[in-house]
Amino acid sequence: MIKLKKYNPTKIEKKWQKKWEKNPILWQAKNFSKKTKFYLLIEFPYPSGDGLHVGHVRSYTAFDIIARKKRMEGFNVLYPIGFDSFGLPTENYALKTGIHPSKITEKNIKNFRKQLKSLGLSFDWNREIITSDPNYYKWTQWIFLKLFEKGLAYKKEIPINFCPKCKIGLANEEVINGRCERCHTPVIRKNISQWVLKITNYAEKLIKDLDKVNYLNKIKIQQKNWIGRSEGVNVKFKIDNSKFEIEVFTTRIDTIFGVTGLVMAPEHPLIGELKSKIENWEEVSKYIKDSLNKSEFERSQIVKEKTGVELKGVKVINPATGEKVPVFVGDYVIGSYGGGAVMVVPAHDQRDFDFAKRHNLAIKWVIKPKDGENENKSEAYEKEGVLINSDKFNGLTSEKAREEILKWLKQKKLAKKSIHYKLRDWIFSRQHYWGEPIPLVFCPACKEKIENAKSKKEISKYHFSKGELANPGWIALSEKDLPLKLPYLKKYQPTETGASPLAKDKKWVETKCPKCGGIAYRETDTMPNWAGSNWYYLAYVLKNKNKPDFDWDKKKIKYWMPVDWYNGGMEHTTLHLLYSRFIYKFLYDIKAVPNNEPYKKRTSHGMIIGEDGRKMSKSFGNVINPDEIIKKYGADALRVYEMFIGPFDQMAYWQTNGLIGVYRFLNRIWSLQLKIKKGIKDKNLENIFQQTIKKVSEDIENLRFNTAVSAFMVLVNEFEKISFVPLEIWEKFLVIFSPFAPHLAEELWEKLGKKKSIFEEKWLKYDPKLAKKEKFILIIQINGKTRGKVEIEMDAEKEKVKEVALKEDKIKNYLAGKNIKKVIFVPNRLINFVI
Ligand code: ANZ
Ligand code: ZN
Repeated sequence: MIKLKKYNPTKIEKKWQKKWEKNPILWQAKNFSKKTKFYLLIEFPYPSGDGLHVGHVRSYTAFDIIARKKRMEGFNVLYPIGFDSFGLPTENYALKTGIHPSKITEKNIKNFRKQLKSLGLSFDWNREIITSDPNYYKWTQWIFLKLFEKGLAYKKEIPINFCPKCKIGLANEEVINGRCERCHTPVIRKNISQWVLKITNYAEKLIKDLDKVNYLNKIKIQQKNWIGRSEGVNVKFKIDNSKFEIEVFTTRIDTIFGVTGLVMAPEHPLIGELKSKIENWEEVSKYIKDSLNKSEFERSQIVKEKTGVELKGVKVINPATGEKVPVFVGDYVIGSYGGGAVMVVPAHDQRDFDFAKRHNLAIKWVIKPKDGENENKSEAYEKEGVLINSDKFNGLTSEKAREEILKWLKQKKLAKKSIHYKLRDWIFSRQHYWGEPIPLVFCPACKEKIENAKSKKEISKYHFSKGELANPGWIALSEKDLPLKLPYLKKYQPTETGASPLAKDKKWVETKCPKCGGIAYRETDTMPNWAGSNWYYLAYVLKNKNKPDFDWDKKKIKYWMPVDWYNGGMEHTTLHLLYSRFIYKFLYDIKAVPNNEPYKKRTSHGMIIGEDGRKMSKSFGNVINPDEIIKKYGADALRVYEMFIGPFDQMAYWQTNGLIGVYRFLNRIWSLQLKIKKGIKDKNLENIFQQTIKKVSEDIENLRFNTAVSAFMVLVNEFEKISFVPLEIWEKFLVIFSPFAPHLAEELWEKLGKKKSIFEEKWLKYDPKLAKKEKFILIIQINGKTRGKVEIEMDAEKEKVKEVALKEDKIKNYLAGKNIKKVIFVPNRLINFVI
C-alpha cells in the first residue's frame, strides 16, 4: 500500500496560487463576452496599518464561493478588488510616525494584496483600483466638476460638526452618539465655509427607486428612515403688529385649535429681524449663543430638558382661532428642519406638554378618543381621534380634519401641503491633507464680473456654468487639466484655525483662472473619504489591463452595469450605499451611465466578534490575525471555518477550537484519497451525494454557507463508513467542494491525474430521481405505547413529523380532547406524545 504524505496546506496553497495566477481564464472577466455577465461586488477594504481582518475574510470568501460557482455554471463573472486608500486613519498614523501618507498607503496596500492573495480569492487582479492614484481620482474630480457645473454643489458658511481632536469637520453620519466616529471625542459646532452637495434633490428618487431593487428588507428600511420622508402642512403664523410671519411645519394640522405657543430654533433668521420688538433681548441673545455651541445630537436628546426663553413683546396669531399666543426660542427645535419653528400643542405632543409645564403655557385639549373620553390629563394624548374645541371641525376624525382644515387654511392662503426630509445636503469638504483636491479656483476678477453684471444677457457672454453663477468667484478647472494632483507636502498637520493644510503651500495655491487668466487661488479643502467609493464599481468596469488611466467607455458600462450582487456591512447601508446611489443617479441624469440604480441586489454579513464576546480590538488583545491562522492551518481551513461559523447574515463568535475542528475535517478528506476505487457502485451513497449537490447549490445561492459545510460533513462521514469511495462520486465531490477549499480540491484533483484545473469543470446539476429522500416507517406512540405507524421521508424534521402523525385517524381518536404535555422525537425512528 502507498503511504500517504501528510496534508501540508502551506505547500499546496503556495503552489496553486502561483499556478492560478498564470491562468487568467480562472479569474479574469471578459468585456463583451457572449456568456451572460455576472458582476459580484464586495466592499473594497480601507488599507489600514492593521492589515486584513477576519471580518474581511468572511465576506470575501463567501463571495469567492459564489464567483467560482457562477463561473463553473458558465457565467462571465466579474469579481474585482481594489483599495479605498484616502482617509483620516492613514493621515493620523502618518502624523504619529512621521512617514508620509503616500508611503504608508503604498506599504499597507502591498501587505493587503499579499494577504488577499494568500487566501486564494479569485479576484480579477487586472482590474485592481486604488482611489488615491491620480489616474483614479481624476474621475472622482470629474464627477465633482459635473455636480458643480449642474448646480448641485454649493459653498456655504454652515455650522458643522467639528471634532476638536481630529480637527476635522464631520458629516452628521460620522457623528455617533454625539461623538467623532473615529476618535470618540465629543463633537462641537463650528462655523466653516464648506462645499455641500445637493443630495436632497434626489431624496424622493432615492426612496421611490428602492421598489426596483432587491435589497434585504432591513436595508431598505434603514435607507428610508435615513431619508426620513414626512408629509404634512406648512402653516403661516402672522406676527402681531408686524409685517413678518413665521412658517411652521406640522404633521398634525388637525390639532391647530390647540396651539398655545410657538417655538423658533435659535438659528431662525427672523429672531434678528425682531430685535427691536424683543423686550428681553439680552436674555434671548445669550440663550441663542449658548445653544449654537451645542451639537445637534445634544440638542435633540429626548430626555433633555425642553429649555427656552420667551420673546417678550412678540406674539403670533393662531390662524385658526385668531388668538394671540406667546413666542419662544428653544433649542430642541432644529433650525434646518421644516421651517425651523414649531407650533406648540401641549395637549397632544409630549415634548410640547413638557415645554408648556415649564413655561406655564395653556393646555387646550382638542382631540379625544373615538369612543369615550380621555381621562388622563397628566400627559399628552398623542393618538389620533375625534376633534373637540375646534369650532366647525368638531366631530371630525383626525384624518378627515386634516383634509378639511388644510382646505380651509389654504383658501385663506395660510397653509399648504408640504413634504420634508430628514436627509440633509451632504457636506463634501474636509480641511485635511490626505484626500482628493477639489478642482476649483477662486477668481476675484470673475467674482466681480458676476456680481456687477447688470443683466443676465451681459453675463451670458462669459459662459459661466450654473455652479459658477451660484457661487460667485468659484471657477471650475477645465476637464483636460484633470487630475489636479495632490501636492507632496512635508507638513500636513491640520491647522488650529480649521483651514486645510493645503493652504500652506502658497506655490500650489496661487494659479491662473481658467476662465479669465487672472490671478486665482485654488480651493484648499479636500473631498471626504466617501468620494472615492461613490463610483468605484464603475472604475472596475472601466479599468484597462495595461493602461494606467481609465476611459469613460459607455459600452463597457452598458455591458456590466448594474452590479448583480453587492455585499457589505450593515454599517454602510445609510452612508456609502445612499451616497453611491445618489451619484449613480446623477450620472444617469447627465447621461454618463445607462441605468439609474447601481446595485440590483444588496445583502450584508454579520460581524465576527472576539472569542471573549467583545468586538475585536487591539486594546482588548482579542484580534485574530489571518496570517497566523493561514501559516498554521492553511487558507482553506480558515475559509471553510469562516463559512461554517454560523448564519452568514448574523454576528458570530470566533473560536479557535472550531477552526481546529475544520482543519481536522480537511485532514480527513485528505486521507480519503487512499480509499478511492474505480468501477464500483453504491446506491445509498449516490442518493446521499445527489442530495448534497442539491443542498450545497441552493445553500450557496441563499448565503447558507454554514449548512452547506454541514452537508459536506455528513457526506464525508458516509465516505468514512464504507470500505471504498467510488471514483466517480469522489471526483464530483471535489468539484462541488472546490469553491470552499480551492487549494485542497485542486491538489486532490491533480492527484487523480487530471491535466486541467478543477475550476474549468462544469458545476453539477442534481438528478431529482436519484436525490429523492428514502422513506422509513415512523412509529407513533402515546404515553410510550405504540398506537400507529406511517411511512415518511428520511430526515424529516420534528414539526413535519408531528404534523403527519397528528393527521392519522387512529391517533386523532386517541388524542381527542386530550392535552398533549410533551412530544418526544427520535429522528428517523419514532414520535411519542405524552398526555
Ligand atoms: C404640531 C404637532 C402636534 C406636531 C402634535 C406633532 C404632534 P416628523 O414626523 O419627524 O416630520 N417639528 C416640525 N419642525 C420641527 C423642527 N424644526 N424641529 C423639531 N421639531 C419639529 O415630525 C413632524 C413634527 O415635528 C411636526 O408636527 C412638529 O410638531 C415637529 F400633536 O406640529 B408637530
Ligand atoms: Zn477669472
